[in-house]
Amino acid sequence: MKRVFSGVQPTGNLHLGNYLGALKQFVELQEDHECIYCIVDEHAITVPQDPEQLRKHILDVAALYMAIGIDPKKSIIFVQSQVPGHAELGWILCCNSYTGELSRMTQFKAKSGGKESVGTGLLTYPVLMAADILLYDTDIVPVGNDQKQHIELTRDIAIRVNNKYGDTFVVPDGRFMKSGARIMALDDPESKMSKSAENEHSRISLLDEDSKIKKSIMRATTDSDGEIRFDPENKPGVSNLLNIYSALSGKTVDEILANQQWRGYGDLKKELVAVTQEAMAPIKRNFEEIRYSEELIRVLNDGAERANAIAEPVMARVRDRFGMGIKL
Ligand code: AQP
Repeated sequence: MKRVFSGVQPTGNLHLGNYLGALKQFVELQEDHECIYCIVDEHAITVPQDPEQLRKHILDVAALYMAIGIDPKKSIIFVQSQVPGHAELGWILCCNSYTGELSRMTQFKAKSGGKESVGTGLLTYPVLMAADILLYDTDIVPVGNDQKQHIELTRDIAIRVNNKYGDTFVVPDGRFMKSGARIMALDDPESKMSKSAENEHSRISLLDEDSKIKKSIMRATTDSDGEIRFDPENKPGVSNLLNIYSALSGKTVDEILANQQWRGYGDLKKELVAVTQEAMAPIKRNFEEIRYSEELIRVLNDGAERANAIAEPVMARVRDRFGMGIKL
């Protein structure tokens, strides 16, 4: 069975972009793959976090993983900082990567732009992401399109180490959704939907009330020509709404457009509100059941143990290849 690894940052409530770009794949893959899903709290601290909020968000993301259908009997769910191999391998890989390649990462440029002083973690976190993936001999990494560059970097580092030290790492492949791989902000369809954007109506969070879902979609930015067609370049707002509709309903955009009787953007938005509310309802119900249960903590502790058991032999191999420590 091929091994799958992916992670999500506990930096706030997960949104439709996270769900349609990454999490939906997590659920599908667990049927015929060995899946490892991480809550990457070491990534979250690359920007300042309130400790109490961070701990709350870790449990929220864990509960959301289960609420969307990740089954801890089929998949490993765990918190990154509970497995020491991530930080250890992260350091080793930092010593095998270059500041030039890291400062070229689009996400680094976006998050550091215009700032006088930039945290080192913001520059090096793609290397930690490479460590997360390589630590488990991962074959497949399901992520959104915005992570393509980081997957390429991971492959480059793995190949570089393999060439220098002999076969050490499995070289992984990214896996991206056909629809939903890049969900754009509702208020600005030129930027991706994001947890940390200031305007709460730029995103739909998986735990949003029905009234909030309605408000955010009904005020989504469109354009003034009134024609409903899929044309991301010239009509990014309308195309984003159709893309969300398609990813949530499982219908292609062509099927949706062929069967619609909308008289304008308002009708499209109203129907999308209903589709979104219906898709989010079971997630919210499941979340309420799981979030404050003792089972959640049991799942995370058990997950950390199972993840450690896979990571430790890989770390032993890495230390051996690099000549670190002493041979027993
Ligand atoms: N807008 C998006 N469309 C499709 N996929 C997306 N992902 C994120 N935004 C979109 C995918 O979700 C997974 C988890 O992302 P993350 O939480 O690790 O970090 P991120 O990419 O930085 O997401 P955010 O929401 O923008 O967080 P903040 O605001 O904290 O930086 C990844 O697979 C990602 O591709």
